[in-house]
Amino acid sequence: MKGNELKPRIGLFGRRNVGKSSLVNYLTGQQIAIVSDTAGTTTDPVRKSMEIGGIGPVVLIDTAGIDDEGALGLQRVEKSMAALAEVDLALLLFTEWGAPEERVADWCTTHGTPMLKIRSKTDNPEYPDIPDCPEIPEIPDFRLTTSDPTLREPLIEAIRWALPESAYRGQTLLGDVVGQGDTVVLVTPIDRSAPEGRMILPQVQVLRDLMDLHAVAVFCQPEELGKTLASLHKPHLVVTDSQVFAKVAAVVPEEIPLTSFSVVLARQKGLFDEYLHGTQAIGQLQDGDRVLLLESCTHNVTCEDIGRVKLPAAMRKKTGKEIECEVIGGQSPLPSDLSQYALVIQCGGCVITAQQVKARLLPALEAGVPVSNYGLALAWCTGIFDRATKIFRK
Ligand SMILES: Nc1nc2c(ncn2[C@@H]2O[C@H](COP(=O)(O)OP(=O)(O)OP(=O)(O)O)[C@@H](O)[C@H]2O)c(=O)[nH]1
Ligand SMILES: [Mg+2]
Repeated sequence: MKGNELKPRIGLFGRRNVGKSSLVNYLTGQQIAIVSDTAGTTTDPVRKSMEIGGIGPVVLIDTAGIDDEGALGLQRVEKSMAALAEVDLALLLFTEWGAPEERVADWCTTHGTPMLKIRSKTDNPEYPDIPDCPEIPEIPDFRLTTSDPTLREPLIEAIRWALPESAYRGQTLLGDVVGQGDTVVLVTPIDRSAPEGRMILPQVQVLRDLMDLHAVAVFCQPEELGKTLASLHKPHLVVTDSQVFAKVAAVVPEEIPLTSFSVVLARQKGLFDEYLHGTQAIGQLQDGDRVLLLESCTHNVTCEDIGRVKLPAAMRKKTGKEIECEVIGGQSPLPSDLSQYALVIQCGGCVITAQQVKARLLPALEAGVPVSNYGLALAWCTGIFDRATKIFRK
């Protein structure tokens, strides 16, 4: 059920003419990308789906040369650099090592993005062996010539090695706190906002995770929770819709762990430990403090009213402070000076991969700005944060 957007994305970066588009064709086995010896053939980032054995479908992103020049050329370079923010793995092709390669490598280091260095055109005597790149010795490099078909398999093996498993394998949601045979009660009010005839995605995801774990899942509405608990022998955990958290918390005895679907989902992507810590910063916000909200969807913004209305209102109400909130949507670049913000809050990131969420948040942490997530920030504002996160705190 992986949406198109959730396929792992692999970006190809390097100077003009280094062989990026040739590599797209080499990997896919098709003449998809235009290859020529004219520098600057690829202008905008181009995306192409392919299958990689052992990984599944991925999206390859071919980009313009990172050494392009002139006014238009520089714009193309910035487009290529922006594409880095959406990849789970960067392939950096090079025939020489200098400032453009350093820029990509530095970006990857700062944003926690895995990178595979590919020494290109090794058949061409024009490119004598350049010394290893001692700045990033932990990243091995691959020697490639696209005229040799026998290198394809080893290259795919290297890509599989470099691509984090989290980019293509679903993470367990509750595997660290729920075991085989444990009973988990799921409280889901069926009110007017519930869709007709089905459950919503977070509920289905948690249910499927519990089935994978061979746990026992019991669904009920809040009104039947008391009866449900009484009929069960000490359930292991209760997960509730956050809208009815207070009502549910009054019924669930203190010794039974209680959390919400949005807190469970917040652990799936992003930096949960940093969120746990960063969310507390809401309590220290002062009049005039600026909070940056990062919303990852670009279209059909389903969380729009959380970031633009609900969450700002909840924070102002809880703190009594005049907080300034700014929303950045889609994959638009972050402001260069993040230290002007007192807090950065990321949405659930349902349309982006875990690596993309991480790449968005690491610069904030680097700038010393605490980070949180929509679900956790709302939990904090509604006073349920401590109890809802207790079971996940180490
Ligand atoms: N000798 C040799 N030439 C190669 C190899 N791979 C690609 N080329 C040639 O290098 C030239 C540039 O290849 P492209 O794939 O268009 O390079 P690119 O990085 O996409 O270039 P831009 O789109 O301009 O940034 C073409 O003439 C290719 O045939 C290789 O492994 N060895
Ligand atoms: Mg090209």
